[in-house]
Amino acid sequence: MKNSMKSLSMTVAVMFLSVTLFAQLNISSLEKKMMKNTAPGNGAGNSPLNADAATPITVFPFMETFESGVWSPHTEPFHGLEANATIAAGEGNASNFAALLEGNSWASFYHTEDCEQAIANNKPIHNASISMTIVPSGVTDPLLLKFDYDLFYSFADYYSAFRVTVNGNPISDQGGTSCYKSSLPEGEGWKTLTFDLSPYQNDASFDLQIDFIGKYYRNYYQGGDAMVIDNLKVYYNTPPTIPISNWPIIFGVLLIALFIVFQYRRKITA
Ligand SMILES: [Ca+2]
Repeated sequence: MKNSMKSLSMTVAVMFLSVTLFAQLNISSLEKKMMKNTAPGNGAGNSPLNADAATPITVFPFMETFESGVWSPHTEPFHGLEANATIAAGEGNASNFAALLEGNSWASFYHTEDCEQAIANNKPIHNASISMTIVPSGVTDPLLLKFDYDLFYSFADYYSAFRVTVNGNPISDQGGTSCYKSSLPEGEGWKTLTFDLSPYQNDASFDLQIDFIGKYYRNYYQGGDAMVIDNLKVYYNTPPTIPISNWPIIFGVLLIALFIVFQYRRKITA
């Protein structure tokens, strides 16, 4: 009995050690040096698990510029123990505030190069996200999600990744991409993504999430493992209507065009 307990605890110890070693693979000497100066667990606060507790979005277009400097009840932040989700000053797109999703320290981070796997392997500890609950209003024009973002990384591009999910399932943007990494540590500059939500607009309600994982916090090294989000919009893509006041002008132009055609035809037949 004593022996079996001993071998069990030995196995557990070996497993723990290999998991820790596995998590620290591919680390550069610079990162190792910097890790010594970062105590694991600093920076992160509590970890709310009610990721779906956002007040439903029922009025469209819904627009969030984050300029109030605090979370609206419609955008519910979540962060694991080694991640943060905040509204940050000085990070906005041609404005002051943006939502900032970032990692924290090296603790419990699993290195996985594949974008989807990097997210799956590091949830929930290194996960920071924004959750929204959408209650479609019944308009038949396609419902869309649009937001601006910039994405950064510290030592390797797979330390920082994100995706958009509906009811927990990843969806693709209008260009066909469903998982994002940055090609540059300091970010590629602001970009805009648009997602078609029309497959869900006949549902009574659905959960929409921007789902990020990051190893270190913003600017820990280079850009840090973080993303910034601004000008988030959920809206029906209604084609623009021509204001009634413009119709006399359009009618006048049409009359002139008709007159020219008429004159031209008369010239030909003459
Ligand atoms: Ca802003």
